[in-house]
Amino acid sequence: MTSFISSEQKKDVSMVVVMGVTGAGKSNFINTLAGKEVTEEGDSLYACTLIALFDSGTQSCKLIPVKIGGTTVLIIDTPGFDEAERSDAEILSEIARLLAAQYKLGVELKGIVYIHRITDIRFTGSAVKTFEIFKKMCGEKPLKNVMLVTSRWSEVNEVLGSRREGELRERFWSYMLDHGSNMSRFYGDRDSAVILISQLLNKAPIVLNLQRELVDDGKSLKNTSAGSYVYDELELLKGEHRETLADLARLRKESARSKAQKRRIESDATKAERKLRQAEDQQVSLDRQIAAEVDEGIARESRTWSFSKVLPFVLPFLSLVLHVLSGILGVPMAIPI
Ligand SMILES: Nc1nc2c(ncn2[C@@H]2O[C@H](COP(=O)(O)OP(=O)(O)O)[C@@H](O)[C@H]2O)c(=O)[nH]1
Ligand SMILES: [Mg+2]
Repeated sequence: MTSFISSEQKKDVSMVVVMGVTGAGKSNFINTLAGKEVTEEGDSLYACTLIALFDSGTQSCKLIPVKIGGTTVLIIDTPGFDEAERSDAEILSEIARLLAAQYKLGVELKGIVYIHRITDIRFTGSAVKTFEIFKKMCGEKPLKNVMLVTSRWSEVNEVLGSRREGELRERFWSYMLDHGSNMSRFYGDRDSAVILISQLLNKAPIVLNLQRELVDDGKSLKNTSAGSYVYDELELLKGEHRETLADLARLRKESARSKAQKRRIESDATKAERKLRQAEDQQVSLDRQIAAEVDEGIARESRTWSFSKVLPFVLPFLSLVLHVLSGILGVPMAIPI
C-alpha cells in the first residue's frame, strides 16, 4: 500500500521514539520541543493534533508531529514500564504495533531518546525493567542512533550532577556507549531539545531488533527478545503468587485461629489468586501476531481513505501516516483530510 509514495515524500517525514520511566521528563521534553512550533507557526494541523493527543487522557503512546528544519518528525511519547493502570504486556504490545506500522509504512526511524532523571540516586526496579526492555527492543546495531539524555539539571548542582553522569557513563550506560550511543544533557530549553533531535536526524535510519523479529521474521510478540523478557518476568511473578498461595494454604490447615485471622487468610488468598490469573492473562496476551494485526489495520485504514473518495497519491505522506498510525493505535486525531 505504500508503493505509490515516492522516496522523496518519505524523506520529508521521519520518526523518533522517546522512552524512559514515568516522571523521567519525556512529555516535558516533547512539549518543549513542540510548543514553540505550535504557537509560532500556528499550523492548525500540528496544533489540533497536539491538543487532541494530549487531551486524550490515556497513558498510551502519543504521536506528536514537530517541524525541525525542512522535515516533519513524528515524536512518539511512550509510557514507562511502571504504569499502575496498564500492564507491561499491554504497553509493549502498543509500542510494538506502532513500530511495526512505522516500519511497514516505510517511515524512517531516526532514533530513540532515552530520558533519565539526573536527580535519581539509583536505578529503581522499574528503571531497570524499562531500560532492559528498551535494550532488547533495540538490539545492537541501532544503538548508534540512541541518545541517552539526562533531565532535571536545574535540581542538582553541577558537581553532583557531573559525578552521577560519570557513574551512568561507567556503569549503567557503558554497554550502550561502547556500541555508539551518545549521552547528552537536557537543560529544559527548546534549543537543547532541538540540537538533540537534530543530531539524530543527521543519522542514517535504523531498523530495530523488535521490528525485524515481528515484521521480517513474523514472530509473535512473545517470541521476540523484548516480549520474552516480559513473559519471563511474568513467570517469576506467578511463582511468587503461587508461593503466597502455598503459605496461605499451610496457615489454613493450622488450627486455633480466630475468625478475624481466618477472614484475613481468605481475603489474602483471593487477592493472590486474582494476581496469578492476571499474570497468566498477560502472558496469553503476548501470544499475538503483531505484524498480521498491523496489516489488517493498514488495510482497514486505507479503506477509509478510499471511502473519502480522495486518491491516496494526492494526499501528503504525513497525513496518510498519521491517519494510519492513529487508526491502528486507536488514538483520536484531529487531522483535516
Ligand atoms: N524541575 C524540573 N521538572 C521537570 C523536568 N522535566 C519534567 N519535570 C516535571 O516532572 C514531572 C514529570 O514529567 P513528565 O514530563 O510528565 O514525565 P514523563 O512521565 O516522563 O512524561 C512533571 O511535573 C514535570 O513538570 C525538568 O527538567 N525539571
Ligand atoms: Mg508523559
